[in-house]
Amino acid sequence: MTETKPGSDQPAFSRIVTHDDLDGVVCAALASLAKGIEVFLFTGPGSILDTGLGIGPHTIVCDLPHHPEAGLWFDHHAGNLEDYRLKGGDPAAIRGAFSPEKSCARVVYNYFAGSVSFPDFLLDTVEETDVIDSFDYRDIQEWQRETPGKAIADTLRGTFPSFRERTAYLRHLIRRIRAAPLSEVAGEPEVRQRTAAYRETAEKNRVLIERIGTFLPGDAAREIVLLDTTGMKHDPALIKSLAFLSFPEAEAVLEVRSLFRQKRKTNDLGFSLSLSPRLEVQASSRDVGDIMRTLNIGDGHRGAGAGRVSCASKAAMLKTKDEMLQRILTLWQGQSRPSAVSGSGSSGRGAAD
Ligand SMILES: [Mn+2]
Repeated sequence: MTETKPGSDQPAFSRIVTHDDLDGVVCAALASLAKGIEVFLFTGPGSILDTGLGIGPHTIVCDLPHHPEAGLWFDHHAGNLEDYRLKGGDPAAIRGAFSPEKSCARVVYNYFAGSVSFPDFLLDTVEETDVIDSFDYRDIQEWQRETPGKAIADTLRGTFPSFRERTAYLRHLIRRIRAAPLSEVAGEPEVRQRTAAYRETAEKNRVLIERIGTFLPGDAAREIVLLDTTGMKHDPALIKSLAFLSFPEAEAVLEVRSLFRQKRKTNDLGFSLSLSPRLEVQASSRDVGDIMRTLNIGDGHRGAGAGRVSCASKAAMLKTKDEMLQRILTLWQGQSRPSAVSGSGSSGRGAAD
């Protein structure tokens, strides 16, 4: 969409702040190869303004919302560009690049490809990152098929004993992804063990989802699996996409959960909605991100979106929850029916992360 060319008049870069998912890691691998950087910090979209990240003119920010101080910004989330515009940002003046690609890794790759000769295997890495980050699967079978990129992405969905350990692992992955094809990285003992641990958690999740999965009374066609975990004492950290294994006919999954702060449950609510991999998203008129924006509680892509609402009390939370679920269903039903897939076609879609 817009970009500035890498040039010699740019400042030296010494730090990369990136999203703490596979796409963010691949972005950091590419940008660090291009600019010779060894300092990596990780965060999520909600924490980009944390001063602890030390974002300044020598920082490259990847796969995250715009930061006014950053030296270079790379991103592919339409909502983040919109946000940048609303804050008075000029898309033509972006230092770095924004383009609505399937992954931010693709944006970074394209930006540097003309001036840096990346090892050949990194193009395959970017291709697999495209699929994973945009949830680009034709059907549930394709989504479930094991690939090296998915095995690595799964390790990041698992739990870590501490933030520090997770960060150390993310840094390790960046260095490995720079140096070897994903298949080699996925075969490393530490990665294999983390993949296996995640998959065990996933199996427990599947059982829980089967127990709590339900549909709103107004959803007679059973289109949206509802997972309401607000009654739980602890954050179950649900992998909600697993709902489609138990409810293969559903078109979307909607999770409503209580938000936790320092492991303490609050009255604030988190909503997230994702389309089933069996929907042909590009061909359908579904737009989950639009639902979140219309409700003014969050953002997302066509295939997945999330939002949050603060509530002053438990009673207010319960009331807000019912109202919001109903409004989501109404907006969903107002979007005309998507075409269910029978086999072929692309289904580009973005996860909310
Ligand atoms: Mn991304």
